[in-house]
Amino acid sequence: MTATNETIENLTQWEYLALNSELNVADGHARQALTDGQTKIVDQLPQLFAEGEQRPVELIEREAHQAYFTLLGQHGYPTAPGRVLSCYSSSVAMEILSRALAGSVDTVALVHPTFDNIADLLRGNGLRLVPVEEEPLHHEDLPDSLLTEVGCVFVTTPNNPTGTVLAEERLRRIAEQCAEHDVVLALDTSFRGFDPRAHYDHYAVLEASGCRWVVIEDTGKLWPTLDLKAGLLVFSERVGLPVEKIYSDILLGVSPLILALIREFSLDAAAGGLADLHEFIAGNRALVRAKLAGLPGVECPDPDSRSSVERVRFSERIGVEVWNELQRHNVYALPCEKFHWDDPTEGQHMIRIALARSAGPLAASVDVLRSVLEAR
Ligand code: EGV
Repeated sequence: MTATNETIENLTQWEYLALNSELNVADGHARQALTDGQTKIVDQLPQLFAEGEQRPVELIEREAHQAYFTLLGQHGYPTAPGRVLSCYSSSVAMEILSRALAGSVDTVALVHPTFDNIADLLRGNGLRLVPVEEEPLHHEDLPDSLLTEVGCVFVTTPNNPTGTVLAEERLRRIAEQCAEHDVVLALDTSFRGFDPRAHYDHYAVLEASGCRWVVIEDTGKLWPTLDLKAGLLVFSERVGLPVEKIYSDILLGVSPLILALIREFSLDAAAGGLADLHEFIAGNRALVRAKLAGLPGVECPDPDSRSSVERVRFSERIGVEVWNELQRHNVYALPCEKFHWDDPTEGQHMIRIALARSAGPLAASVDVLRSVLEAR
């Protein structure tokens, strides 16, 4: 296929082009093979379906939430009814939050770079965005001038694509600053499952600060469940935003079959599957780095990342041009411009490689990347 990449408007449209290729290293969804423990769960799908028919959805949902939050160290999550809203995906949760903010907020401070649909959903609801670079965000107080200008601070942690994790002391300080200025603090923690540094109890920190807060969680990045997943929209008691009303405008709820599946995958992960997954991703990251080692002008700019994606930067090549060469060999990666939603040129010399893939196709894809980079 001659890819018509001149008309591409966002990262997800790049990801569509990859969906039917065996060498799809574009999207951040989990596409590796099921483990033995996960295969056993899939073999029980008829029983999980029957459970979904027979037991009250509220019970299954509570079990799914408890299993997922506990797995990831989030013991302080709110357990009162209605405080965790299950959504079809984290992007649906993001749209609900954006619409809820739009009623009372004009301007949002958003981490830069980050996955572009966060910026697009906020802007699509009429919100103005101010970029916050990772460097100051992780090391300094937010400027008072920023906090008087915005109604919400939005941080993706671990960030996509950089893998940068907001440390506990930084979350505490940012939450305090948001409390002082009555600014909503919103987090997208979709990739937290991969990084134990993001497993401290965020809810305990947020609650202690007294700020108004919202967290978007995502079960969709960890396990190869064919996009059977949920986004979780969690919010503080007096958040002052109509999230429940807007949620009810958009959906009734997530299928109990999916909630039961999330519960089972979470329990399997807690029983050792998560450690195995971390080892698997670390192995794939090492594989990518080893295969690209020694190429002049080529580096992996996120040495500390434990996320399921890895950026590759070229001093002499443009990401879209490398994408084109790869695509001729049926390999599909993700050019990074659009992560830099405020200044795309910053992402020009990078592509992102997905690591939640079986090692065979990943290795084949990176072999092609190496040959493409050597050919000049
Ligand atoms: C990533 C796909 C959406 C998104 C992929 C992603 N796009 N939801 N519009 O789920 O990093 O590839 O987050």
